[in-house]
Amino acid sequence: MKNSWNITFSYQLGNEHYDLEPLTTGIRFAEGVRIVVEERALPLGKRLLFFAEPAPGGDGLFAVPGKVSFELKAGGLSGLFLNGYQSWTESRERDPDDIPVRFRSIFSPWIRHYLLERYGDAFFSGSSFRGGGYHGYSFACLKQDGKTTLCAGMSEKEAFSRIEWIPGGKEEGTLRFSPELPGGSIGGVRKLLDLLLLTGTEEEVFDLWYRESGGFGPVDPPAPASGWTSWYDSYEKVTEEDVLQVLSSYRRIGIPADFIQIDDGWQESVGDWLNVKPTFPRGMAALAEDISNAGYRPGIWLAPFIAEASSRLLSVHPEWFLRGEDGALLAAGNNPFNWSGYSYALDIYHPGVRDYLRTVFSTVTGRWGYRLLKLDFLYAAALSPPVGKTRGRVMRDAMEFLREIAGGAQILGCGVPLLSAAGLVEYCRIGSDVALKWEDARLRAAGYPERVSTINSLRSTIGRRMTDGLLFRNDPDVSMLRSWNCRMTEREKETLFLCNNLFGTLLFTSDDPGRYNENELRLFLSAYPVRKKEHMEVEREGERFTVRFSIGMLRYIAFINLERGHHRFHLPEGLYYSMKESFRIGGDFELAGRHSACFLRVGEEGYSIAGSTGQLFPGSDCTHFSADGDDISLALDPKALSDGLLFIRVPLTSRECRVNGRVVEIEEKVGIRLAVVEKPLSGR
Ligand code: 9PG
Repeated sequence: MKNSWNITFSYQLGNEHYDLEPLTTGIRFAEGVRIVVEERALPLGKRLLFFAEPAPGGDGLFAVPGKVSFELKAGGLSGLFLNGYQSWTESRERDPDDIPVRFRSIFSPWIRHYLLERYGDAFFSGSSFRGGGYHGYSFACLKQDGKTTLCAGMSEKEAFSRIEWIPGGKEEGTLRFSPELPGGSIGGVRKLLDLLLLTGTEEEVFDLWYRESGGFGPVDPPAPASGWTSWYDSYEKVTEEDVLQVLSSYRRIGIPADFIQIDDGWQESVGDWLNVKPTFPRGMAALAEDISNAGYRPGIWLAPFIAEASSRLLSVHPEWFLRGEDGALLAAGNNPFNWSGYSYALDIYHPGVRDYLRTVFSTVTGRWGYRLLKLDFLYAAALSPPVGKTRGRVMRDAMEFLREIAGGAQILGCGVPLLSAAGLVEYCRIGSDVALKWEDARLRAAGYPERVSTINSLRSTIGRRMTDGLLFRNDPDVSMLRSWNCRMTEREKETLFLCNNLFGTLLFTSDDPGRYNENELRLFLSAYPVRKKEHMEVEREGERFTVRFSIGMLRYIAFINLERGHHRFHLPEGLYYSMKESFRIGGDFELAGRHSACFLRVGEEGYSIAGSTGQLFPGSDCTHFSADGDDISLALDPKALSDGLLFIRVPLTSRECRVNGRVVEIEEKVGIRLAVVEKPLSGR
């Protein structure tokens, strides 16, 4: 089946409702309106725009409580990805007939009690307790014949596009793309839909989306970074002492991380950002100074658009808060575990709110000296858009305001629709929170797409890998390698660690590395230096993944088994090196359930890096390599922390070689000839 598309439009004139026949490219007149579907050819596909205006001779106005939708009929799909509403919303490639269940009604009393629908789009999209269907926002990918078709909104700053998949048989169905309409009446020409439809490799189509958008905003994605956040071990009980303890471990071990970030728990109440808890007795400025003096950038958590029921902010300024149609405060959630219970959403357009947040931000960044702001629960800003504004517009206004008041500090966005944050934040969470265990059976059974769960987080980490470096830098959430306060198995922790390091570029943990045992510390340090992964190709079968990628000149292949059962994978012919197994030749191998492995592909001929010990991505500690006959010149990254050996493949004819001027003996191993060098290198 070949893909085909059309656009459907409905509108209202006076009391009459009109549904137009499906349209393709061209100009059309209908009762009271003139409409244009414009198709612009692009290298890998097209950009489609839809304009509507009152027809000449009418009364010059028409209302748009109606709907505009682009529909693409597609067949022969091997996979389908829809981007979830906000950071935490599960977003992954699925089989086209695999429809998730959302918010099962038998859990409804519980879901209502904890207001779980408020965190995602179920609150306003009308999908809750009704089967839900498979839907997402802003961009989607179809996999057909080994290629990716990207369908992406080009005006998500103005209005969110809801994307639905309507299955029509085993590998067929319809993708329906419907932007929000602003409401009110239209008096002039109005662009109501603008999207890209591109087919190519994943890398090609996403690059073209970026170029066609002219970038996504003023912030260029910075390089990969790493650090520590207090949340996933201390949670809301974090103290100044906990942070100082970790800081001293980081210093003692010499971990070349970027950030030490204090999460939720330092403030008296969510909303009262200028009132610090007594568990931070010296105040927040002294701690930021300690972190800076140790050579790290201090980070802090804030949820600027909400306040707790118990906050002073709410009791002093109830007029600053959003209210529902009944006049009652609009709750953004109910969290009796970490907070006092209900949290309420602020009105981002209220001048009092804006002044207050300006003061908070200038205190936190200026007086206190924090340089990374983790800004969380941001979705709350768009819970109830004022008349005449779309939800997409409100969310983008909110993010532009945060960028403005953050000054030169970096932003890590969290709990936010991705396209609203694009180009306005340096880093953004692209998945749910990880948990101390792999899955939360009850939340999963309830069908809660934003649930705190390690597997939920991992699915989005893989599913949303393409946004890294385009919209912002992807934060996959933390890795955990510790043996205390964690109920994951070794395999589960290792898989989380590999996936985060492979697909994400903000690499955080909440573990105190000073408490690691020898093996845990070795694995933790193996991720340094943090380097960019490029030319990534991912093949999926069920929840098993084969990932090809490169770091500099080195080529890798990784296998990830997120399923419960073991599975046989295949390494293509050739010689490989992995941290766990050292050298191995291609062929079949088994991976247990929830386990993963990553291999360096050893170069076939001449001189090449053949591996290095203590590196998650073997050989990636080497940043320079060249050979002039048997004279080899090598450089290791100064952020490489593992000692051990580095292996260089040399031709069969080599008897002896020099590495940075020093003579190195050559050994026969696994059927090839290897120069074995000890790290750190002498003569650097
Ligand atoms: C602090 C935490 C951490 C964490 C954030 C966010 O109920 N929920 O669905 C829910 C989801 C995420 C969440 C809290 C509640 O965590 O993602 O990193 O900063 O807030 O409170």
